[in-house]
Amino acid sequence: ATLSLGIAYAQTPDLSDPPAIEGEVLGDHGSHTLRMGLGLSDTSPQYLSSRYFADILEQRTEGRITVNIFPNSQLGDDVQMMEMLQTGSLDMSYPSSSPATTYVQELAVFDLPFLLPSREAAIAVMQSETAQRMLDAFEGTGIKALTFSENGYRQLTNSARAVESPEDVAGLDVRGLSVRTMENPVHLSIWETLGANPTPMAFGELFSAMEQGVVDGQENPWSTILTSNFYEVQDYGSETRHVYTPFIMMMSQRTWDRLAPEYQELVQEAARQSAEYEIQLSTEYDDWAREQLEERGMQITRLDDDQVAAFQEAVQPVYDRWAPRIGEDLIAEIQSIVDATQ
Ligand code: 2Q2
Repeated sequence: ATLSLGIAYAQTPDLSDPPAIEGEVLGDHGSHTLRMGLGLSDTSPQYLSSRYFADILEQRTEGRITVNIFPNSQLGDDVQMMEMLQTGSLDMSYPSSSPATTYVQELAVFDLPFLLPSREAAIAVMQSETAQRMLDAFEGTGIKALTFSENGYRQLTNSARAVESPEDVAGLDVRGLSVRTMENPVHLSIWETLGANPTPMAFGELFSAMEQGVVDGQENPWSTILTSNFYEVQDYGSETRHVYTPFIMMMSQRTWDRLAPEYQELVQEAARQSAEYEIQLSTEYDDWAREQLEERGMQITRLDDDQVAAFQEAVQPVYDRWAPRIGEDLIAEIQSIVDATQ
């Protein structure tokens, strides 16, 4: 015993990098439950489409692979959950592309303001070879990126004043709005350029930060603003549609590598189908959520073409600063896909 223990101690594997469980193939025998962490609530398109993903997968594997979904950022925020995918302590998550630019820089193209002029253009880009290259670029990070879907067009809300122009953001005789942003340098740049005081913050901390007045405002699609009850702490909304953000459905590479090839195909197909469903749901939710917010007392300012143009002009310096770093060629590729849909 001593000898074997001695040998064992001599050869103790580096447990900071737990070895993939050789030979154990998920779904081959008995069932396996995958754990999936989400940031949004269980009424959001993000959750409902993840439920749909789980149902398809359970059916297609005859119950051998099930998915336990944990919404409301209860397992952590986007950044933390992506780290958990890398270590294998979480099987799946569904963050926005914005906090994932630390793994794949090119994703920052989606954070360029007013890049995607319509949902049709956004969908064409997300389904393009260019976008697939960005998913493939996660190779080696410990994260398997399965598919894009729609977080959606981001709208500004705040608790201080109605906003219909960049000047309203900056505040002429009052201080600029303090706006929470995702943890992403291009978003910081957008709101700095507009004269706001941006604060990067995890999504899960946002509601209480607004409730306590730590920040005046935030920006997210209407459905997120509704399903996360932001209308309780935000009086004003502005239909800026300043950025279209994708979601990325992700799986831990460790989990993916333990799937039998036929199960990998089923996961990929279920991800694709649930992304289609999510985009359809998110599209239907968008206008409906804005109406629900107005019914709940939020004063929403719709911007006319000239007012939108004023915001586009005000954030042009963001392109000048970030285009060289994101890649002019990549932006041109995206632009040509957009032009083909107009
Ligand atoms: O502003 C945000 O952080 C959101 O758009 C989130 O990215 C989105 O709610 C989810 O990724 C949270 O997990």
